[in-house]
Amino acid sequence: MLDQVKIYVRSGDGGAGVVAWRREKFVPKGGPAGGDGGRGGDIVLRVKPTMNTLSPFGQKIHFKAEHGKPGQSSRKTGSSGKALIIDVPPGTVVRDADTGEVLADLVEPGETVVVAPGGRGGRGNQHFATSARQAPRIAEKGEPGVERWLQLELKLIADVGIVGVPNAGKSTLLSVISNARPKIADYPFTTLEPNLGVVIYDDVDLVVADIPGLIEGAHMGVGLGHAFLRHVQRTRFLVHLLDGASQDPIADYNQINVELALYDDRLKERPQIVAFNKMDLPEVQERWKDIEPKLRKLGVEVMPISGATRLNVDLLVQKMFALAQTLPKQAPTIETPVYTLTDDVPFSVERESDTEYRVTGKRIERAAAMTYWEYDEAVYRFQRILETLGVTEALREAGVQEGDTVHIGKHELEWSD
Ligand SMILES: Nc1nc2c(ncn2[C@@H]2O[C@H](COP(=O)(O)OP(=O)(O)OP(=O)(O)O)[C@@H](O)[C@H]2O)c(=O)[nH]1
Ligand SMILES: [Mg+2]
Repeated sequence: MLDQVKIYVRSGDGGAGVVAWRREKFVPKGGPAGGDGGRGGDIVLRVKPTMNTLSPFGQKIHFKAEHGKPGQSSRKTGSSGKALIIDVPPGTVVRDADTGEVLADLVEPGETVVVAPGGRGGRGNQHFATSARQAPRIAEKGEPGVERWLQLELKLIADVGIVGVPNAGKSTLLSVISNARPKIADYPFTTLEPNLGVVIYDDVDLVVADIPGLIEGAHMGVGLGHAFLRHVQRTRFLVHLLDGASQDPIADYNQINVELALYDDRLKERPQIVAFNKMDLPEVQERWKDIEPKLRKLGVEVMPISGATRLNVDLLVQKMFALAQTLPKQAPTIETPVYTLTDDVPFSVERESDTEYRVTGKRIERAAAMTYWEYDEAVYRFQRILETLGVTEALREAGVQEGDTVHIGKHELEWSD
């Protein structure tokens, strides 16, 4: 099961604005009529409820949206690029792969998030006319799209998690209470990935996950448990299954709880139904007499069951549904910060050599990418942007001299006062 992938997305560039003139009979060169470029397509993630793994991303990890079309004459705006919609399963957490920042936590069917907005279209020369400049030979290129790497992680959205030490009988229990048919075997770590099953009772259903066996150190990544502990985070409550045949079920019980709390402190408060399993075995029945009072003394209410013979399993299921009724429908989720496109530091100036400087910064690099360098007026405009943003001053402070080279994005400018 692929439950974490990295994908590359790039929204479409805005289309270029154009320089064009109105053409009328007997008017050789009319007013400016260059249309604007169309918007670039957004990259959108959308929850598709029928999807339940990230495995489609095993084949395809690069996603590019369409560019906007250039503007046309007669003030016609270019057509917008189509948004690219990427379907993801419910329970997908989206992070910026570079910063680890959570961009979205997608749960509800149909829920969407724009992870990379398309670039805006450049303005055509019709927008640059002023009373002093009636024939502007200036337009903007489109704004470049946004490219980024995203980390997608799938958190199962189970209502209930069955936890316990390896071999406790978790998969067996899931198989007798639900439609799931997990692998069952007499060795620890048979279950390598969580199994999901649906348990239906009185027309209500609960999604139950069988979590791979947890052992000491699971929260630090020891054994298999760690990768799956995060699936436990969203559950509404836990069924904590004790292996009646284990050496020391009470030590197991404490150890699992410590691992849960070490992984996420809030798991301490997650309600638990504790069951003592394998009661069909005579030696386990013997031990139960000793264990039960000890657990009660610790304030733990525990029920004896046997997954194999279904002893008390119906009772356990009833208890699960009764508890589910008292708990909020949605599992406590991680906080979801609202997605914002960070416009970090406005820009920075770096001296690369005696005669070379580099200006970096999203806004300024965008402005450079949107400039038609072949039009003087566009270049003047870019210079004004440099002034306004304070780049000119910063370059002077850094020691820029006449004739030096200034790099901005992919562009090289020769400095002149
Ligand atoms: N006698 C008895 N054996 C059981 C019971 N439940 C499970 N077992 C046996 O215990 C062994 C482990 O069962 P699983 O259901 O695979 O246990 P698990 O907790 O899923 O184990 P992992 O996936 O390895 O963590 C198997 O041999 C089962 O047949 C039970 O109620 N009674
Ligand atoms: Mg198992």
